[in-house]
Amino acid sequence: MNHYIFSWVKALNDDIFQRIRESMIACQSEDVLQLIQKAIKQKLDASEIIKEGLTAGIRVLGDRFEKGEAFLPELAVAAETMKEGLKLLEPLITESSDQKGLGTVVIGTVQGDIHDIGKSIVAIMLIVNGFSVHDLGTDVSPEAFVNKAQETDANIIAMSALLTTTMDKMRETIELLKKEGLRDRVKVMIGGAPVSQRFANSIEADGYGTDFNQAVRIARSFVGKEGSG
Ligand code: B12
Repeated sequence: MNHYIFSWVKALNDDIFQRIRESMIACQSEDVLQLIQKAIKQKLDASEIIKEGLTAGIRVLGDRFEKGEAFLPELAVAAETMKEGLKLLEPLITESSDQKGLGTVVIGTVQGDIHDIGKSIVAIMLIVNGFSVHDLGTDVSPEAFVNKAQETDANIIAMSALLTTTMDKMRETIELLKKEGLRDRVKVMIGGAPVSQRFANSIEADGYGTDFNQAVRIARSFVGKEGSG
């Protein structure tokens, strides 16, 4: 009987996630936001809504864009919708946070790059998981990362890059950290579509993650909190 109820609830949830995904792909912003409100009323987990609904939808659009089947205006609408959706969900996520003071993170998208959706999700998830986060936004220079880390006595710098042309700013930031004598004090993690573990090794970053869950796991490991609990 329990199993039956569980499957039934899961099917209902999958249905709403699917509808969020489909509305996202169709760039139906109002529908997406209404469905999120509905999911919130049903007390669905906010990070699941982000992962299974919003992010999954924008990924499909991204794939279509790569194949020439979707265009920049559509991506721009989807990105705006994603941000509006995150605004609705953010208070829920931060409210449910019960851990505090794990460490201080300076986060941003590297210089020359204005993609901020992935970075913003990572920032929210780090806050939820007890980190104090300084989000510098997009187009962040190596100097800005390093100055902020110094000013806030941060333990971690988290950098996001979505363009192959901007990835190298990550290397420059790490070089500057070394030059300023801060490399031993500040761990660096990186992420974003063009980045890989290999690239992370080559620039001597301390961690690389493919999604927000990994970002949280890596940040926790940096401050000596291994595992999920
Ligand atoms: C949405 C989008 C846009 C939106 C961005 C809106 C915004 N506010 O962010 C708009 C329309 C503005 C845009 C503009 C451009 N874009 Co664009 N864009 C995308 C798209 C489709 C999706 C990116 C996204 O938001 N994904 C959803 C999020 C949730 O995923 P994510 O960013 O990967 O983040 C996750 C993980 O990577 C990880 N992560 C991210 N950061 C970090 C950091 C750390 C520390 C860790 C651990 C993990 C982590 O966790 C996140 C959450 O799970 C990608 C396609 C793709 N495959 O990525 C192209 C893409 C990135 N864009 C591309 C291009 C070329 C551009 C433009 C140059 C286009 C143009 N000709 O003008 C401009 C860029 C201008 C600039 N200077 O930055 C190319 C890049 C190609 C390349 N190899 O360099 C891509 C790959 C599309 C393509 N195949 O052509 N874009």
